[in-house]
Amino acid sequence: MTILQTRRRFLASAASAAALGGLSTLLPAAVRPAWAAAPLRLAVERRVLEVMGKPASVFGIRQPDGTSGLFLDPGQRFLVDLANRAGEDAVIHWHGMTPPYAQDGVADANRPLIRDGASQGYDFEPRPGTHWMHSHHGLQEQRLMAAPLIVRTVEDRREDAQEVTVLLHDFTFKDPAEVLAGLTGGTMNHGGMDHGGGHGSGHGGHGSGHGGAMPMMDHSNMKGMGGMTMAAMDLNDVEYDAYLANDRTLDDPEVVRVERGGRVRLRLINGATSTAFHIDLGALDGTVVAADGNPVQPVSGRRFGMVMGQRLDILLQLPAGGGAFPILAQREGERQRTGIILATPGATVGKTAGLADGAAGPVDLSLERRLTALAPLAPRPTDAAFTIRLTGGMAPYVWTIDDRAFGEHRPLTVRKGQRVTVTMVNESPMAHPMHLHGQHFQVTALDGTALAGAVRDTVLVPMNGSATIAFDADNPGRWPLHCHNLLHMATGMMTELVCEQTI
Ligand SMILES: [Cu+2]
Repeated sequence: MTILQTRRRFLASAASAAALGGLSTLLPAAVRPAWAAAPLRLAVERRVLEVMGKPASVFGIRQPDGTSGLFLDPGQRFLVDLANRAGEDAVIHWHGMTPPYAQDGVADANRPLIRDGASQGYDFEPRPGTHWMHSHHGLQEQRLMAAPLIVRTVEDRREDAQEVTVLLHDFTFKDPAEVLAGLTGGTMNHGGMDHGGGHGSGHGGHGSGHGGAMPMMDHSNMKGMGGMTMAAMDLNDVEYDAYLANDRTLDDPEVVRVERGGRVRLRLINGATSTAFHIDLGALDGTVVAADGNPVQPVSGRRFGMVMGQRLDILLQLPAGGGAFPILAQREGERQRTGIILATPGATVGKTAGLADGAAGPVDLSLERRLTALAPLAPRPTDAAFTIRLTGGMAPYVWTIDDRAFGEHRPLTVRKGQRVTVTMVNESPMAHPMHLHGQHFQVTALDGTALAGAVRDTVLVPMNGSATIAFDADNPGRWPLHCHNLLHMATGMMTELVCEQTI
């Protein structure tokens, strides 16, 4: 889409956007009234990151002092000026926030991209918890256009635990467009993330028949698919060069100083584009206390799965004797892992291998089934119930919803105030982490079994599985509902929840 088209469409649809609410709060930085409080400053920038001794050109989202992302204190407003110095157009989605539609950080017919060199202002009430920010344009997220977005609460402050934030990522030295072209055979226009962008060719010929079985693939199709192996292909599409925790591999991990006998609150963010991780706390017992920023009944353990887009807050009690404690994240289906090291003063920090002894199994719903929201939805009858099927497959590499790629999708339309349920049935040959913008939801059934699950914004729908989510539609707008595997979203696995304001 050209800038001219974007502008024309923006102007033409300004009235409808205003009807959806919030457009008046989307102000270029320069037009904010002088009496307003000073905004926090963030910039999307290019930077050089050394990965395994080799330099790589990536993006970052940083404050003027170099801090990656934002850490807001209790009661602090999300008042931000975002400068785009990426060298290309961009847009940053505030993943986990529930702002007015205009400020969600997604480009569409009503909301333009931030042009290179321009700034954009944001002003809304943030949602407490562990969240993150990332590009919602093209494949920029694969090149680390992502950062933490932490909103602390008064209770966090009282709990006397050291906050340790870890952003996980998967990394390739390749151009992400090349990686995607290797998967699609080069037939994709990967502009599918933005409304009006291309959404690929070749969809439509694969309507049924996968039914949960692996699609047939011959070896000529396997070439150029990023080294993918037959054994791994139902779990992982892409062979990455490295897995990062706060930008670093286990060759040279971040070592966080902690106190003997101290308490730690891990804020873990799976910011990977195409990798589900098993969190491995090693010798430490952990307690999950929040999912996607929302408090849950405590769940204890040492291994927890988390899929792309999800966050987990885990409380740790360190032993009085101290020591060094690797906090690891192992890729599902593989031996590769990344992580950080918690170390008390004087502890010897040994080397942790980047490969685990054995391959991890798939991330499944075992943790999800144990999660219970501390603040569940109030009981009330459902006003609008939808069932959508997650469809598509590897050959051709097109991922869809109800056999439709984004652009040909059928939006789920609701009215403001309605109690809505969406059942997502996975008929495709891979798992999908499904993310809804604009509101958090409660997980109310998994594989058809009812539960009073976590309130969150991203839920795993495994192969052959289903998940039902429920929420009260209280935020007018056109909200993306999509797979958080970037390559699946880019090839079409996205629809919209349209929440209409009735006057
Ligand atoms: Cu997916």
